[in-house]
Parts: sequence; structure tokens; C-alpha cells
Amino acid sequence: MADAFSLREVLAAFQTCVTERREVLLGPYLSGWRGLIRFLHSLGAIFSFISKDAVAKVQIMENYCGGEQRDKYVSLQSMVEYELANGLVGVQKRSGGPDSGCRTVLRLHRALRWLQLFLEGLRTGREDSRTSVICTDSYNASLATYHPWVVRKAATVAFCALPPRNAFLEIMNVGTAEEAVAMLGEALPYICDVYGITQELFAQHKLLDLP
Ligand code: 1PW
Repeated sequence: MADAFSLREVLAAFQTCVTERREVLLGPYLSGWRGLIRFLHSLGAIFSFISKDAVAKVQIMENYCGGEQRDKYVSLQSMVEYELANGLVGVQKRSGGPDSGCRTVLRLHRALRWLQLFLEGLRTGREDSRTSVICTDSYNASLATYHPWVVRKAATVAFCALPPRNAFLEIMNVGTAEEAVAMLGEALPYICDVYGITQELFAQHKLLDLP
């Protein structure tokens, strides 16, 4: 099965995001997200409300990347510079205008932190640890802060449907559970790196609280 879906390729996309000049390229960033969304779909319909929002956010960004100003949306750095210089980033509450790239990426960025904590928990967890607990803990330590009660509730219910740790590692399609753990050990530093660069960029420009 040459085209079998594997989380290895998805995580590798985050590896190719970062340039020598420490810029984060939007192309591979979004293709990484597309892969994660495919993976979420494979977990079943119960995750569709989670993937739906991610799909919408990725779509907004793909429109920018393919639109008239596409040369401004090559990297996160060029996007931030362009949107700030042109007053496209709303710092007051959402105006009803189009969602900026900055506020949209901020949502994906926060979700990436969750993914990072979750995969790290999975990697270092004991064989008999519960995936749903790892997922809930990592969610509560990250993304949950930004979600209203109903979303938190629905997410926590969905997490209960996650398969046990070893079965989860196997659906990642990387090989045995041990091989999947080894792959996570290689791939996670790249996700950390992308997260860290983005966090610093957004902090520098005071964009971490965009409505
Ligand atoms: C197996 C783990 C995979 C992790 C994939 C991460 C997907 C993250 C999507 C979470 C979406 C939860 C429901 C939607 C909430 C939105 O209100 C919220 N979006 C996010 C990404 O947090 C905020 O977006 P908004 O309303 O300010 O446009």
C-alpha cells in the first residue's frame, strides 16, 4: 500500500516549514495541517466537529496563499509584516470583516500546542496509559483556555472515543507501536521548533490575543 496514510509524512511537513533564516513557510505548514485533518477524519465522525473548524481555518489561509496578494503569504513573517503594515489585523473585537491571516493562524498555532503536548504524552506514556486521559490533559493545559464551556464539554466527550494507546500508535501507520514512538521522538522537535518560532513572532508583534 504505497499510498497508505502515514502520520510520518504529515509530521515531516512541519520539518520542511522552517527555512535557514528561521522563517516558517505557509505552504508546508498548511499541508501539515491538511494531513492532520485527514488523520482526524480517520478517527471517526465524532471528531468531525473538531476537524470542521480546522478545515475552515486552513481554507481561509489557502485562499490567502492562492489569492492576489499571494507573494505576501509565503511565510508567517511576510504575512505578519504585510497585514500589520496595511491595517488588516483587527485588534478590537471581530468586526465582521474578513478574518485576517494573523488571527486565523493564531488559532491553528494554539491547536498545534495541543497536538505537541498530546503526541509528547503519547510518546512518553506507559503502555497501559489511557489515550483519552493524555488527550484531555494536554487539551486542558493548552487549547481549552480559549474555548467556551460547550466546546470544552464536546471535546472532552469526543476524546473518550479515542482508541487505547497501542491501537492509536498503530493507526498512525508508522509500523509497530515502538516504531511509532521512535518516529514521534524524531518528529516532535520540529513541531516544537515551528511552535516556538511562531510564538516568538506573535509575541514580538503583540498578536497573541487577537480576537
Ligand atoms: C488527535 C489530536 C489532533 C489535534 C488536531 C487539532 C485540531 C484543533 C481544532 C480544535 C477545534 C475545536 C472546536 C472549535 C473551536 C473554535 O471556536 C476555535 N478554534 C480553535 C482552532 O481553537 C476558535 O476559533 P474562532 O471561533 O475564534 O474562529
